[in-house]
Amino acid sequence: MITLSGKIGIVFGVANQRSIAWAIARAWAQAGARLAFTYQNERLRPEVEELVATLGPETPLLACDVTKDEEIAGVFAELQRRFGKLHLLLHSVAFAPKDALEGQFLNTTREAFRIAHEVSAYSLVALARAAAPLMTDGGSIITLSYIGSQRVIPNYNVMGAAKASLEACVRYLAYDLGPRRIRVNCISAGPVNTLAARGIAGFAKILKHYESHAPLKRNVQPDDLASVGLFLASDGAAAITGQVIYVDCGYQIMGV
Ligand code: NAD
Ligand code: IMJ
Repeated sequence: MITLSGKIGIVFGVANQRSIAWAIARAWAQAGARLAFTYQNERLRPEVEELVATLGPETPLLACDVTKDEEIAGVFAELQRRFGKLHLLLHSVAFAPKDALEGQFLNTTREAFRIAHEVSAYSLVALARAAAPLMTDGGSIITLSYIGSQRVIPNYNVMGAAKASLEACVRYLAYDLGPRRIRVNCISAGPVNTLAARGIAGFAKILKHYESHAPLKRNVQPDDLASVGLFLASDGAAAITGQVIYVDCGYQIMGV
């Protein structure tokens, strides 16, 4: 059994119970970590509040839109006050304007490009910088990517460019933070039916495609991501940093 006993973590990216962040956070909590959560905006607050309450009354829930420097600063100031240190950070945040996720990538506007990269890639850098001073015993920072960073997936468009940037950010952050024993890794997940996937043109077809083409002949379940998120957070992964680990039922190895 993997233990995270004595570790303190912060989770960015829970919107509802289907969120990948929620699956990983639950595994962290079950393994004994003390967690704090953030929510993007007041619209999402009630649902996240309900989920977080199931982990106990002492679980901090803080507002954090990752495009707002003052909200990021506020979160880490509160963590400093409440816990004095931090070991784990989960970044499970992505956004591009809906219009940019259909039609040709060629038509991506400057504004959609900026927003996608700011929310989905730069935010990891901002959060890592704010978290590092609290990670005085070392730490584990984990983010989520998708194979659209490396291969063309129709409609993924500017998110593919943003995820490629995110994966490069993981490597550069791993280099900068390695001497402080802070590890930075990325889980590249196969498609999962979450809020971020719903309404995507052709999503059902993509799930079917994975089921027939992935070596394991099934789709990824949230628990598959949770167990890898738990391992990467644990001391068992002490020598793993800067990596992109595919949790996709083997899909990524295929040529056709
Ligand atoms: P989700 O919608 O549950 O999570 C996305 C989260 O991003 C939400 O909680 C949302 O509030 C947050 N977010 C967006 N803009 C934000 C902002 N400005 N400030 C703070 N938070 C913001 O969907 P999910 O599928 O769980 O997505 C989590 C991560 O997993 C994303 O990085 C996504 O790219 C990645 N991913 C998803 C899939 C999939 O098929 N669902 C596959 C691979 C990778
Ligand atoms: C997203 C778009 C296009 C194709 C897609 C996806 N495929 C998958 C996703 C095949 C699996 C989901 N994914 C991996 C994401 O990273 C999604 C990010 C995302 C989703 C939305 C939808 C709502 C919106 N903006 C978004 N921004 C980012 O307005």
